[in-house]
Amino acid sequence: MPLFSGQASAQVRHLYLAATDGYHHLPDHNVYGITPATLATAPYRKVYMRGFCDDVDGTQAVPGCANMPAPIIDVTQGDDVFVHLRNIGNANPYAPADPHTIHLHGMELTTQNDGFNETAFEVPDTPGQNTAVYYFKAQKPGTYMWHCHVEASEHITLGMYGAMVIRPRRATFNSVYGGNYLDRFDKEYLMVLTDVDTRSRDFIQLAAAPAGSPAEAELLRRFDKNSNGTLEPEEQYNFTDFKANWWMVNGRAFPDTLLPVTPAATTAACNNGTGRSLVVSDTGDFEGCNPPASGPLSGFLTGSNNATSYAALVDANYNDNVLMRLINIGYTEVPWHAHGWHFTRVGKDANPIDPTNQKQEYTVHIGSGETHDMITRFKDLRTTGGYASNSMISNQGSGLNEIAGAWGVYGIDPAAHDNNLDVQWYPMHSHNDYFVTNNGAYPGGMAVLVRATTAPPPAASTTRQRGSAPRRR
Ligand SMILES: [Cu+2]
Repeated sequence: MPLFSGQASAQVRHLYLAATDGYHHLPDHNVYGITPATLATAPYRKVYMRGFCDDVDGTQAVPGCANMPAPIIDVTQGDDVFVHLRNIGNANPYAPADPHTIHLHGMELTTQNDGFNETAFEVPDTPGQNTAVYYFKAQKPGTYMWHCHVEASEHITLGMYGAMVIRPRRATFNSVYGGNYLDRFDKEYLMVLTDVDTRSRDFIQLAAAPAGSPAEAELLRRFDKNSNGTLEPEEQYNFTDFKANWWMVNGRAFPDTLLPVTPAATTAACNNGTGRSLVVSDTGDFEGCNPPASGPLSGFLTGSNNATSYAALVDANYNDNVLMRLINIGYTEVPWHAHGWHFTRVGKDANPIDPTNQKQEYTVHIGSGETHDMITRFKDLRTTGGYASNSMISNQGSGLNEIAGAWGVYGIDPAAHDNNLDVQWYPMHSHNDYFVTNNGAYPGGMAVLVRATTAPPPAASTTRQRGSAPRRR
């Protein structure tokens, strides 16, 4: 992750985003019993989504390329930012064509640029009318989110959201708010917390199916409880019945939260230039441009600072100050909990907190629609206590070794982590353990791992390791 502290002078930025649909994949399993050998065939749920992707110059995106979360808007205080939205419709012929907007959540701007379609405009997929430009002056540094605000109960949980960062205009050090609030940091991570009820996705995907089509048959099989051939109102999915069955950090459920993000060439993997064709089946199923396994692309957006990504495995050197920008865009408050260290909240909702009011916390409550800037100093735990003498347990747990080995996140021999105070692994997760499940299986869901060490972290591996050395006892 590059260090970055904002451009020295203001810029005029043009950011191009396209709205469309796609699929993402969620691990339909927990981690126990998964080995490097069986990971390749572990079950995943392929889930329909709506979302955004990088449109580069306003011409590159193709239907089906939606990423989740959407690309990161990463700009610097003082910038004039023009966000171009192009509604390119769906790849899925059975999904209803909807207008979309961009709501710049938390930004102080005119209502015309606020993206709430009932007080401003919306952007249909009608050719000739399907583009619009939102403008804002980047003013208050901090952490924000952005999302579509059309039928928000649907479009947000369908995947139409992304992170947004405004950086202070400093060129000599990294800080959240300019450096006067104990807000300097060495590394930063984004954690976008969300939930999904996959029944809502299935219903949206199938709801516009033509009479007699295979998609209609599938819709009726899943939702027509009394089998009378039509969907009564009480049989239709209603978002007040929302009951999440997966919880995600940056569009991924644990253990996929540990995977490295794919490189920055988001649109290159999706656009017309590759000649890649989208295969659409007669139930509206198709292969979009999301990675085949699971999870987000890097989140980079052409024209943004791109100083951070959606990587969620926290790789810290001892004595680093690590910033975690926590963004809750799910339906439910999240009690976000760190093992081993405390957070210091230096800002909330893009407002700094005076150092005299900053507290050390090990669980922070992140409400829906809130952003919290938490800094943790990963102090060197080697000086605060070793193992209990003659401890029976001197390794870091067979479960962790299985996970990290199978997901290829060590980068080096997992056995080297046992009996070793130089490398410390900890979970960081929703303390509502209901959220730490995948379709009912624990552990999964809204959890990441922290790897704190004395040494620089290994270069991120883009391929999963196969095989691991036997553990030392
Ligand atoms: Cu929308």
